[in-house]
Amino acid sequence: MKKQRIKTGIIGTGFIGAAHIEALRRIGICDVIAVADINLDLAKKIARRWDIPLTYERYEDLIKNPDIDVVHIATPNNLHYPVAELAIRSGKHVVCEKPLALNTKEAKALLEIAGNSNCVTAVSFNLRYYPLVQQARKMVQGNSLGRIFSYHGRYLQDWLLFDTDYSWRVDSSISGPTRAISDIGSHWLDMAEYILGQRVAAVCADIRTFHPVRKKPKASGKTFQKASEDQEYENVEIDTEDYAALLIRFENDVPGTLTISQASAGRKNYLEFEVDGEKKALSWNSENPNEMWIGKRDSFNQLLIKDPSLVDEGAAQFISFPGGHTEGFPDTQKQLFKQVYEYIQEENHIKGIAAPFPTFKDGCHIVALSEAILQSARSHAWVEL
Ligand code: NAI
Ligand code: SOE
Repeated sequence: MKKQRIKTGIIGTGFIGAAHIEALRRIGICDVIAVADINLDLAKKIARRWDIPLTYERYEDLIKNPDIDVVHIATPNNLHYPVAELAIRSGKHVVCEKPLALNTKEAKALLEIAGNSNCVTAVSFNLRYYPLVQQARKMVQGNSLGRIFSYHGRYLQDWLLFDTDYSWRVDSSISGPTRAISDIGSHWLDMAEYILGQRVAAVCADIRTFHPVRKKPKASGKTFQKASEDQEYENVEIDTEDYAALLIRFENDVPGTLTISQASAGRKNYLEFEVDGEKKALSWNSENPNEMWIGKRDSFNQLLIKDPSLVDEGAAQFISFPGGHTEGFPDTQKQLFKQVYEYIQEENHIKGIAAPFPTFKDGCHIVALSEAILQSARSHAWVEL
């Protein structure tokens, strides 16, 4: 019997909302039938471009549409909780952008509401879906590195380097009490736990706000926007961090370190990790995602190029093209959504099969971890999870 196509509505049609539409078009088992954005002109523009029949200004109206099976939340962070709550209470499956919520109280409430429903929930920790990240996980968990001595890395960006750089992400009432930690540290921490198969057990953090006052452009301020000389600005106080340095202890006592910064000149979107094992080491970064470095002590180092014929079968599932055909950031969304939609289509939630993708449980855990990091920085002490 031919399976029903799944019908989707996207809330928030900015940077990542548009990327969701593009990724969903490429998985082929669903139709995006509606978009909603408080900026109705933008929603209409996106709907025209992608030939999407329904456009709403109010997200409540999109959620009310009985034809929609799955709701994607791609709004600023402060709306994740109210939108997800309404969507689940209305019986929709939900794919929510990270961070899941502004704080643990909200995140736990969502987890409970979802737990009492038949709805599938996913959080967009899409960076796990780079094929060589999947390969690193297979190698680490398959014991190819032997005992793991340490896990370390960085997530660096430069789009907040100047005090004239501004977006809603620097306003804690919209973005939440942590910024660099929740915005980009969340991806690194989720990936580290995914690769190691262990949660973070304790953290000790040092954080800094390099620009305690930023110049907010009187016109719009967009993430990744070029700084401009002829803008008019107002001074605003900033209470979230540009930088965080963490000491980490993972569950089975593996030590880790992480530097997070949104003010590192020249680093556009640089997520890097290195795992040191007793037999070998692995290193990978998101600006060069189709190569993984394998370090050895008593032989030549190796460079593994993303190629379905060279990686573990489990990692090959997340590759759509042969070796030499580069895949990147947009493909991570596609691979994540493919897993979520196939799971919904197969009704695996009704069969009680565990979700293979990041769920609200993972989203809630990372929100709690971000809060623990802030608590550690404020108390100048280790905080146990
Ligand atoms: P953005 O500012 O480009 O887009 C947000 C959109 O939401 C805007 O078009 C805005 O008008 C709309 N919006 C605001 N209030 C609304 C409301 N009440 N109802 C409907 N729409 C409303 O922001 P961006 O960069 O797309 O980020 C959105 C979310 O996605 C954030 O939570 C961010 O953390 C996450 N994100 C995740 C990425 C990933 O790799 N997983 C990448 C970029 C963003
Ligand atoms: C901005 O810092 C941002 O777009 C994050 O919100 C994303 O999650 C990350 O993928 C890239 O940078």
